[in-house]
Amino acid sequence: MKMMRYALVAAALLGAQSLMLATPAAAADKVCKYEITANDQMQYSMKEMHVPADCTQVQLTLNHIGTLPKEAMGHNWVLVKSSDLTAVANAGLTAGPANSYITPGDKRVIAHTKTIGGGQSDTITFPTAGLAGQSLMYLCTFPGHNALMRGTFKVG
Ligand SMILES: [Cu+2]
Repeated sequence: MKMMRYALVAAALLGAQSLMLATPAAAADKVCKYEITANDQMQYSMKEMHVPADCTQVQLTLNHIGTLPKEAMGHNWVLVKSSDLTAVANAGLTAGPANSYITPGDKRVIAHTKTIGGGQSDTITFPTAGLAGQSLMYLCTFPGHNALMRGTFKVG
């Protein structure tokens, strides 16, 4: 009953588009939280991440535990299909520092943090819908980093 009222209110407030968000499935959201660090040695703290199938949302925090500034040792966390990794890294180079090395609107990018410098962090949340069973990887698109800064990402 409570759920129904919520759905109605949400629909009324946000219009037809929110109907999709207010389905009963949304109420069963399970947010799984992860923290990954990156340092001045161009390393992530994890080489692989495995998200259980019942996690509907991933909340990921990237912590840059180094001291170097973003311009010299910037890091981000970018989720892509494994087959898109090189192309997204190359597109990031072209996008340059003004775009944090991520091409605006790049459809191959499934999720990404900001590019941050030492002492900074960024948290993102994204849905896992459609990701189960896919061959995915995360990388840092700062120039020259992805050779070392990459890992496998698995849902389910
Ligand atoms: Cu990096």
